[in-house]
Amino acid sequence: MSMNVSDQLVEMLKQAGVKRVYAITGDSLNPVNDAIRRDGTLEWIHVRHEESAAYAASMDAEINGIGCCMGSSGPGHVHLINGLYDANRSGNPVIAIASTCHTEKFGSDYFQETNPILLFNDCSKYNQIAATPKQFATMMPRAIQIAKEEKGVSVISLPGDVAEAPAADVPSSLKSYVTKSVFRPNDIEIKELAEVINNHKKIALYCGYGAKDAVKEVELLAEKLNATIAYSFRGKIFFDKPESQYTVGMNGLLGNPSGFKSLEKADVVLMLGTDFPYAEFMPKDNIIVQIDKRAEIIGRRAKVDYGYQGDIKDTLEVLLPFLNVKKDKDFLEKMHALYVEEEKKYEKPKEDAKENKLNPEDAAVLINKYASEDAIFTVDTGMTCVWAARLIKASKNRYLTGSFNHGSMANALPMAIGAAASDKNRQVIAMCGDGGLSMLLGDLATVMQYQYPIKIFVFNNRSLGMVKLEMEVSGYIDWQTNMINPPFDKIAELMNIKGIEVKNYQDLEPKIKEAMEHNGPVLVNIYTDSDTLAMPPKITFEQMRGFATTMVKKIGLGKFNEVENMVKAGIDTL
Ligand SMILES: Cc1ncc(C[n+]2csc(CCOP(=O)(O)OP(=O)(O)O)c2C)c(N)n1
Ligand SMILES: [Mg+2]
Repeated sequence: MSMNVSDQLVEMLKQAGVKRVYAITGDSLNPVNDAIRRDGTLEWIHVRHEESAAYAASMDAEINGIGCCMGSSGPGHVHLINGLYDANRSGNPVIAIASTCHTEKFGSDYFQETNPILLFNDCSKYNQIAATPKQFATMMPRAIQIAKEEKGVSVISLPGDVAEAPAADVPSSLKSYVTKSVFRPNDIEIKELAEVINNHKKIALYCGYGAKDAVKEVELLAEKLNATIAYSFRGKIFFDKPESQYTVGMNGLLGNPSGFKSLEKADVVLMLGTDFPYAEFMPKDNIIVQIDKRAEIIGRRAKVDYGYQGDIKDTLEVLLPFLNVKKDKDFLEKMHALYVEEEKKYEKPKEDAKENKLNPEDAAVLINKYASEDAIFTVDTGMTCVWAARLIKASKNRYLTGSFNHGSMANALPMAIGAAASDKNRQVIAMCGDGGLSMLLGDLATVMQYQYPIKIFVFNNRSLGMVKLEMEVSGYIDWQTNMINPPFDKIAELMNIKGIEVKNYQDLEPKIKEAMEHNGPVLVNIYTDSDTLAMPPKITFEQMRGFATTMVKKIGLGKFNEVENMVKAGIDTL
């Protein structure tokens, strides 16, 4: 049988390193389904919502370098969109195949017709419709190359008739070339940078995801300069090593004061591979140096004085010999002591927590304690992010991810599916919000179907907790943030996933331990207190005023119990 376009697609995906596709089949996607079935080497992971397919593919890409998801005509591929935004903004190479109606129906307002170019333009680096087999043969290798090299999403829309048409010859190379060149600033720039560092006393390093392959070099730099190491959320899992004397914590809304202060009090801040978006958490008055592979992002988040384009590892390797050893440890020791002090505060268990009102931080501390050294954590957008940011530590080779750039809910479960599908040897832990889990609850069925041994922890505060807090610090009454939830653990049990319910403090540790030791999928439904506050490292007067206004409004509405509970739950954190 001669090859059709779908067979050719399968060949190209395999050649690009794709091992599995996350998809829901249907209509114009069926020829691709058939080609994958006949070929037999790509795994088809049948998720229950295409948004999950995109998140899972994104996670697969994060682990393996490339991921693939597919959606059928119209609504099928429309569902991919949120996960694709997430992948594109996280720099994850994802190939998305959006099948569409037949070419002769284009522009006729046909059943399930969309305009994929308009639809996917804002969440992709490459976005084309292959309207003929010849076009497909030219577009597909380019889509792969761009996804890999520019690090993002490539969408190929594939009409059903093209998918089953005989394939055309590929005029270009089938191999995608990904550069591994040495990439650093030139010699004059390196000398200039060394001079800036040598001429100043207190140096603070601020590391992001872009520094993840340069952990050793960053540590050598800190050692030579007695510099502090602070990090962004995406950088934390590589640098948050409690045993290191250089670690000072995370900066930003979810960070701790020592992370923020180390940047503020330094003479020179070195931003290494970070595009941390909150300018209000960046210092204003000291010298800021930024090094990043992407020249176009340099200076966009802070008042940068010196900007250099380069890979962090390559750059630091060349820079290090030009730097003088700094002897003074005063700044480092002060900042590190502050970090240690702050860390201790988070770890004070609330043993007297009332039934159904467990302290989420206690749960996170125990998850961190019983997780394996190389666990992959996925965290939902919401308060679980805060607990993970503060309490999940690097250990030996852990990995932690979430929807850190796009900030979309419901990401943790499908990302965990992608992690479990692509790495069978590491423990996968999903830290879910109750709002997040219910949003893509159907994909528990994917966990059931494939029996992925994911450890799912639900921080069930019966509330859109982060939004509740957001409203309170802005002076609003937290209206429409409560939820009446189904018993998630019982749902899990019905789905052949071990279900565990935790309502009391004394059960917390044994149940979390039991879940971690369970050899298979497990969901732990932890009833947490929605009033636990998470104070950012820097509180503005407006936030305090907003919070006070809400409390006064609540008292005015007779909500005395709520105010009392909030004050009690938050008193330690404040
Ligand atoms: C898809 C989506 N919808 C809405 C929001 C706004 N939002 C951010 S956090 C959040 C609450 C999340 O609730 P939950 O998952 O229960 O987590 P919690 O904060 O309670 O821990 C909402 C509604 C969002 N980020 N993404
Ligand atoms: Mg919640």
